[in-house]
Amino acid sequence: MRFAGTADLFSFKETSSMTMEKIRIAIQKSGRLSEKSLELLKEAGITLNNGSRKLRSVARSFPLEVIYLRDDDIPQYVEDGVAHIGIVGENEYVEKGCAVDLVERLGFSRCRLSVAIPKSMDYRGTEDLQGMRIATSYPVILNNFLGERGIRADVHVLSGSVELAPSIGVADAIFDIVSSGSTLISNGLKEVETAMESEAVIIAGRNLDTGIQQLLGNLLFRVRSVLAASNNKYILLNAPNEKLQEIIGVIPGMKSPTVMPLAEEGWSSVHSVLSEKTFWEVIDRLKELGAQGILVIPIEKMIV
Ligand code: PRT
Ligand code: ZN
Repeated sequence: MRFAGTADLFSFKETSSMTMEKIRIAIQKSGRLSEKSLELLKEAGITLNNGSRKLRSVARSFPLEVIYLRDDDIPQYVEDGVAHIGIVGENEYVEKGCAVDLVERLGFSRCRLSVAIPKSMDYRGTEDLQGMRIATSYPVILNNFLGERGIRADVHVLSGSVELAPSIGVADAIFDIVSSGSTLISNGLKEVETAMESEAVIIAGRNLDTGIQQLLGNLLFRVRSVLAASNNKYILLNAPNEKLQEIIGVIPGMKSPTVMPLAEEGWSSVHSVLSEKTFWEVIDRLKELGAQGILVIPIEKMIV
């Protein structure tokens, strides 16, 4: 069933130029990336016509259509031009090594690719992996990791349930995706090396025509506004005037903060934008400086 509907997709590629040009995005049909990918499009103002996911759906408010695929197949379909762009885990993008470009990091579906061994086994360093049988679904990433460190191991490619390999005796170690780490623990394994960190990314084909490149530019502009908004908060506070310069130094804002006098003498109202990353440190510092009435508000969109 893996390539079910492929002929349909290819024939669509032939005929699409006859209609108004649309950018075609490949999204995972069902899995860990699907929901967040659709949510991102929705937040970018792109609503899809048929909610029930079939093979394809067309957007109402933007010249875009979605094709739904297995995540493993997305890089190749984008390289082949069946889809112009796609949303995949960075791990699939690296593993498949297709001739496509990574154009945006999306910050969701974060995970890492790690080597794990039975928890009772001693481990001193990568040299302990020498000669081991390592089971994985990501042989390219694993071989790069081992090759860079001069380690020769026996890489066994499995398509699923990799974490069971040591307990059934088909491998000494595994190399797999880790998120919370609970799958490793429940299989009696411990993480000993991390080869890469991964998140969802947008990939794009390399030979997009000018019209599609323009649509991609518009789409990326919207996506970046959504991402910036979710990474930032709007902050309002009251500052004693004698501490105003120091407070402004802590919250520089997009350009510089808005400062307005309060009705009460000696106080000002300060409005600015705060990054999620440094949020709590900044709030603590503001309190130390005597800021009062601090309000923090989510940002709907942020045009960057
Ligand atoms: O059917 P299709 O081929 O499209 O989907 P899939 O089953 O191959 O992929 P899917 O939906 O499981 O994952 C899609 C992408 O999500 C991956 O390529 C990663 O980029 C990303 N991702 C993020 C993860 C995880 N977190 C994750 N935890 N992918 C898989 N896992 C699995 C992992 O394989 C392991 O079995 O979850 C288990 C570990 O999780 P923890 O939390 O117990 O450590
Ligand atoms: Zn897959």
